[in-house]
Amino acid sequence: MKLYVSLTSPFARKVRVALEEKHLADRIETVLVDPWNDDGTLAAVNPLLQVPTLARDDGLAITNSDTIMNWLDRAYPEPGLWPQDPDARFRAEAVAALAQTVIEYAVFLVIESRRPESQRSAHMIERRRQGIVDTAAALNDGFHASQEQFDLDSIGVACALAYVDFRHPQLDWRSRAPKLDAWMKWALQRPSMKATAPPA
Ligand SMILES: N[C@@H](CCC(=O)N[C@@H](CS)C(=O)NCC(=O)O)C(=O)O
Repeated sequence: MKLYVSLTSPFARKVRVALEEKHLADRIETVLVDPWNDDGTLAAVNPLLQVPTLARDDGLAITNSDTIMNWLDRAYPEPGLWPQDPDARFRAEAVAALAQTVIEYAVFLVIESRRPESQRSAHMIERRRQGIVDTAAALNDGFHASQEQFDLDSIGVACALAYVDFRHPQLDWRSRAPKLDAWMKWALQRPSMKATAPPA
């Protein structure tokens, strides 16, 4: 089984953290690719040209970070990365969806900043920046961050906020999310987060 990643992709980082948490990192070959400058390696498994992509040994390529993590959690159930209780699980999935969209917003801001200034949308940039800060404030109350477990919702939130800090350090999500800020300090110390930090 091969996992196609780039070391700066926050979507790929979610999957890499999940693999570390499930003690599977050594059992899956990691293939480093650049989705923006592919030499054909990624195109051979994913016509969307996106990372992460997981290519199973039977030839099936799984795309999309959440789909990959859900498959991994089903294929390798121990330790499970979703709560057992159905309502708790749905709440965790709702948080994971918010975290995924925070990543999408932050990636949008990076892509937008690489376009010529005349082609950028100031309105959309402001809308996405505000969305990130407001979502962090909402998660400050709505996400019951545990320091005992690091489930898929926690992995999503940690990778999302770490990516915001990595690419948009000037974006102040902390002042309205002090509990989340304190939790992030703990989350970043987890071996799985340390092992997957983007290169400086
Ligand atoms: N929904 C996908 C998004 C994956 C994605 O956009 N990955 C970026 C890297 S951060 C990429 O490969 N971008 C290249 C492109 O979109 O052409 C997921 O959750 O895995």
